[in-house]
Amino acid sequence: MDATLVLFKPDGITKSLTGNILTELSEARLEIAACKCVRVSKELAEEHYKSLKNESFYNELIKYIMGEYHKKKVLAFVYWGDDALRKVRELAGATNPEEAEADSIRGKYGRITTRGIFENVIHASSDAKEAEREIKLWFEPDEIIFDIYPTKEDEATVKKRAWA
Ligand code: IDP
Ligand code: MG
Repeated sequence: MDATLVLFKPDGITKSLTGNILTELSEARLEIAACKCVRVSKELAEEHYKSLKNESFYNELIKYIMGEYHKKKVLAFVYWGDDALRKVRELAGATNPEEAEADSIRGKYGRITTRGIFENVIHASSDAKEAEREIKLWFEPDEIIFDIYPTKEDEATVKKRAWA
C-alpha cells in the first residue's frame, strides 16, 4: 500500500475538469485519504518544485501552479492504496501532454501553451520519497483521515486566524 499526492492544477480547475479527472482516477480503485482546495502561495509553489529550480521553465511553472494564468485554485488530494503511486502516474500519462498516451488524463486534457508551459492538468508524485515530502508539505496530519506517517504532539507556536 502506498500514498501519493495528486494536485488538480489551475488549468484543470478552470476548464471544469474536476469531475472528469475524479472519474478517470476512480478506475484505480484507490481511497481518497485527504482532499482540500488550496490557494497556492509562492513559498508553497517554490518548495513543491524546488528540484526544478535550475530549469529554463521554472519561473513560468511557479506562475502556472499559483494560478496566474487561470483560477488561483488547486485541489489537493492524497490517494492511498495498493500500488497507488504507479497507478496514478499511469492514469496521468507522460509529463509532456503531446507525448502522453491519447487516453491518459494529460493526453486528453493537456496542452502546451505558446509560452511553452506544459499545462498538463494534474500533478502526481513520482516515487515514495517524493510522495512523503509532498504530502507533508501540502497537508497537516489532522487533514488526513488516517496516520500515513508517524506524528508527534506539537505546541502551536504560529498565530492562526480564527472565525470571528
Ligand atoms: P511530472 O509532473 O510528470 O512529474 P516533472 O519533471 O516533475 O514532471 O515537472 C513538473 C512540471 O513541470 C510538469 O508537470 C510540467 O507542468 C512542468 N514541466 C516539466 N518539464 C517541462 C518542460 O520541458 N517544459 C515546460 N514545462 C515543463
Ligand atoms: Mg515530478
